[in-house]
Amino acid sequence: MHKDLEEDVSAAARVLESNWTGRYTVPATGLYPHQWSWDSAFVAIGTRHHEPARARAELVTLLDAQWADGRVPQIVYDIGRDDDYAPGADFWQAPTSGLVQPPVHAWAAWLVHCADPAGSAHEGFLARVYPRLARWHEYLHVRRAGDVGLPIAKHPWETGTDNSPLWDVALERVPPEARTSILRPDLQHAGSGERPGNRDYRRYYRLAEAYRDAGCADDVPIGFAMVCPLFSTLLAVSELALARMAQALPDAGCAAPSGHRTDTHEAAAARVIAAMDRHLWDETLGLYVALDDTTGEQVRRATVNGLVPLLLAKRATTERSERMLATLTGPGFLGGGTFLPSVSREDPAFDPALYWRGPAWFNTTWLLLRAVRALDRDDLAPRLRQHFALAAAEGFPEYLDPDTGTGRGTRQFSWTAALTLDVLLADESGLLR
Ligand code: 2M8
Repeated sequence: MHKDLEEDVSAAARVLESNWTGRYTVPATGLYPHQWSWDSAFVAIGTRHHEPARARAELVTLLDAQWADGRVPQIVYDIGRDDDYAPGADFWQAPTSGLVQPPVHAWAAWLVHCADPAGSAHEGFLARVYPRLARWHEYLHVRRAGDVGLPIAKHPWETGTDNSPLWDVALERVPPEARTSILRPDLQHAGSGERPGNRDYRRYYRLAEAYRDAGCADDVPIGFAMVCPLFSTLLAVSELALARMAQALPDAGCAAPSGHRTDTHEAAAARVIAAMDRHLWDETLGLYVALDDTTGEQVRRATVNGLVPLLLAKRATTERSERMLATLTGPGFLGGGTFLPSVSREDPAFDPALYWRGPAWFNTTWLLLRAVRALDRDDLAPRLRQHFALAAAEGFPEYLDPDTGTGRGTRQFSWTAALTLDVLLADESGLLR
């Protein structure tokens, strides 16, 4: 291994080591001192290379917090640190948040299994996680099904892209008034120009209160119900991963539970893809957009969320993939600057510093890198890889300024370190090809 590469690998591994609590990895010790759902999945994708047993433990710990209805919670709290992050366990009156996050877990679990099949078999990893992941997806397909059959997010936090302009119109309808007094411990760890504003927070709390007060029941409308192309894509990819798992289970020494078979998962993925193609495609913007389930209207804004479906390009029409690739390389995204912004540079909301309204994130860049690799677009992969080349020098920041590459948000951020490790060391699973 080249010396610089070796140093970056060790530095990334050290971040993950210091954020590891013994059972899971916190996203960042100051800003996010608990276990986060999709963060843990990305972390496991990175740690599978050098600590596969830890990668398995990361996912098992998260799934141990699964609710009886199948949901995998957004946050599993370390109760001892309840004052360090808000809203905490005290707000939810539960050891976990009642919300969820994008379903990248089954994909992560499959990659983790493939990295160390012998260790995985020895621990009975697939047999442990597969039924829980299948129930998690069932929760999304059934209890979260919106009008067009795609899963709905009931809170911006559930999308993982909290203040994306995709949620602006729906959030406008939510009164910016909450009963809970709003603490902002996050502002001790990141600049206020890089985090959502207080007005956003009052709306976030208002929605979270409404959901909590309804007993986290999904059939009670609380005024926010959004279909996100990133969330839906990850569900489809994760269904494909479950299909692989169902196939591998007999070899791993256990039978798939009845009703869960390879073809069931393949069919579920196909349904999600068909519904996305039908309801979320925007021909003018050349990417997928969000859908407001309350009004039935599309939210026609160009964001990286709408390019993530390129992961499924092998299953979409060639015409559409070509169109998405043109958008990816066009002036709004890679054609307009060095790094891949979270929001099109041509969108009026674009802000290179503000969280999910412009900065270049490591997880979305990783998703697009996977997509272009699966499409054998070797010309595009280096453009996306250069994002990761900056990670170590910038102190593994939460995100980058998409023009200058300056690190922003918190530092020593776990998924940045994990996905950098993956890019530096990755093999390809072939799942998407
Ligand atoms: C951010 O979201 C949390 C709420 O979940 C926050 O702002 O406090 C998002 O970037 C989200 O995608 C991420 O999972 C979380 C922890 O890294 O931070």
